[in-house]
Amino acid sequence: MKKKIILLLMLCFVVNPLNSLILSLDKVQASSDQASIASDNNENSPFGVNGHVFRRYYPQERDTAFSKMAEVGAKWEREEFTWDFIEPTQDQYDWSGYDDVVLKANANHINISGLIAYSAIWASTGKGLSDEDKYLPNLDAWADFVGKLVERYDGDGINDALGSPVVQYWELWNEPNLNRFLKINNMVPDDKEFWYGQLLKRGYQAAKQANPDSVILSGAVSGADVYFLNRVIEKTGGCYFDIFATNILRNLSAPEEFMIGYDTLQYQLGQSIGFAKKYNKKIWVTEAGWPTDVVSEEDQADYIARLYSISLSFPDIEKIFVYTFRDDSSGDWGMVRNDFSEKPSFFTYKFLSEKLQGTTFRNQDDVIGSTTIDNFEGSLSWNLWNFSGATSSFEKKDFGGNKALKVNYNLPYDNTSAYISLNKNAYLGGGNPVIKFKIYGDNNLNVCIRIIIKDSTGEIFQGYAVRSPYSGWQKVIVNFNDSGQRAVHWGGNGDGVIDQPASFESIVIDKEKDKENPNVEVKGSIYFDDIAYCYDNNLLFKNHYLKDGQEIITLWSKSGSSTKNIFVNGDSAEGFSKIGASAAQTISSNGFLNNFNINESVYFLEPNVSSSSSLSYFINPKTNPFGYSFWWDYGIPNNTIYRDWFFTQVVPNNSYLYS
Ligand SMILES: [Ca+2]
Ligand SMILES: [Ca+2]
Ligand SMILES: [Ca+2]
Ligand SMILES: [Ca+2]
Repeated sequence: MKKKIILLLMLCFVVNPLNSLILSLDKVQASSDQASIASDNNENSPFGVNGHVFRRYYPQERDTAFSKMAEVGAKWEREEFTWDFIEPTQDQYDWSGYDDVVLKANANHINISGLIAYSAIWASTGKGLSDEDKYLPNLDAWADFVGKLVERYDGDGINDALGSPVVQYWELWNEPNLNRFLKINNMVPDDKEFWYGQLLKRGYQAAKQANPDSVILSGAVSGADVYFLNRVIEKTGGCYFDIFATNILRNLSAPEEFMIGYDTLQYQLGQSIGFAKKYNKKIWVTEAGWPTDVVSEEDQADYIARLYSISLSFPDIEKIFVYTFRDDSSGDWGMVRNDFSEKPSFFTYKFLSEKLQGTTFRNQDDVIGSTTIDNFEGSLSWNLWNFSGATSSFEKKDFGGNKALKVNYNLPYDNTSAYISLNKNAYLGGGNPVIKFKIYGDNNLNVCIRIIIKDSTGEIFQGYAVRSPYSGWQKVIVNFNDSGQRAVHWGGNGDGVIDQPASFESIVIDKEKDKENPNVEVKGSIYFDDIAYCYDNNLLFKNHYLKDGQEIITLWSKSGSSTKNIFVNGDSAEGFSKIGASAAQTISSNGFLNNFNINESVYFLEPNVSSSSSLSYFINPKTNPFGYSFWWDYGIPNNTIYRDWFFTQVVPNNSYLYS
């Protein structure tokens, strides 16, 4: 692939160096246009918080609540509109509290995502039972209420609240996949998914009738439970929402950590994208957070920084709402305490919202010094085994000038124990192994991928890699240092410890164990590439973003601190810790930031070039094989003078150098 790009560049220069300049400037222009839209328009911001101000704050605290949210850089607030509070008796409404909340949010330039929940008691089909508001409501009453609510806050001058404050985004119910939040009682059919589908459809139609510009979120499913919503869609015969909402709350574990039942953040986001792409929807993470009575306040701040850096590296994740803005009756999840005093996460969030709003994600490095197991550029040396009636085939396939492994899989519909194993024995040296690879899937919800390694005693460990791989390249890390990834093991000395040295054994393509729906045909194609290993102590996270022509790098480690030499595209950089301290960083002449301390707090770097000779070095593929493509693809950040100099003086005279 590199060779092709170089050749192409050479041709450009030979024909007309100015073409390249124009091309490059166009790209810079296009990306800064995109970025400026996002940074000027609050609506496009990914930064949200759960406030629920009407329910969880005293009326006299509302001004402080919204001004503190504005101060921290939140552009979105998720607000529960409690039906039973607004319409406690049929056709008798009290809008006053919510009118005030919406006006105050609007005045502070904070958009509201309105969560409509739960049933008014009088409309509940479980009236008189415990948790009566959590039962399915009478659907005519529900549609009537949704219509009136949306009409009141659509700003069209008809039946509006005083001052016509606006709420345009509406979420229909909260966590309907959990019985705790949506129950049915003596319904025919006795099928919650069918009934939630009806609730979603009736609410969607009522909202669109009241305000054709309203945007509807599916009721956030807990834990990226895409299977629940997929069944809802199948049973409703249509997709009655515009945005897929999911709640990804975590208690103990770091965002990158795998726990059975929790998964990693990447695992849940990847699965959400597979689902959302299948139905051509975008994704909002409507709850994500850590309570400070479980993790330390410092860890909460670090985890929130990593939450945003990871989430914004995925395509289609549009917004993330931290749960919650303030400590409240649900626990100490807040970024401010009950008295509005700030926790460290408040300053971290403020810094993140300033730095990352309006950025475009570019790419991700996740490791220093990995060893390739296979990049599929040479001869194919894997064995393909089919179990219990599975069939499959594989081939090396060109993918954008690069070769990848394409696997066609077919797991029979009536056999849940069928799976496919791609085997290649590879020695993993002597460290705590991390297996990494790239995958390009087909948005099939019923596929999951696992990685098998074996320790020196013959003990087998099965790590969870990805579910519902989506149609787009995704980088996957399986870190066997996580106890969750070592939880499934058998054979050998059976101690759950990876006795060294270990070996890579296989990639497994299996049916996702969707208990409600085991008899589905699972068939399609998946590509794999760049299968490699490294050791846990070399795992770091390095995401690259672009904002107004400036590269922004976020850097952190999952646990502990270590000193590394980091490659950076420049000869100097501004550095920022999570609370915004700034210090110039000295970078060696070949672009390495030497002996750099990386730890669990996200560090921000903004590289730059400080002289024309540096620029000449960094833009030359011969002198800068690691990073020259950045300059070609995105132009030269913040250095118009050097850029013009480069294209008018250097290229015409030295085009042979840039080939
Ligand atoms: Ca109206
Ligand atoms: Ca209207
Ligand atoms: Ca390859
Ligand atoms: Ca062992």
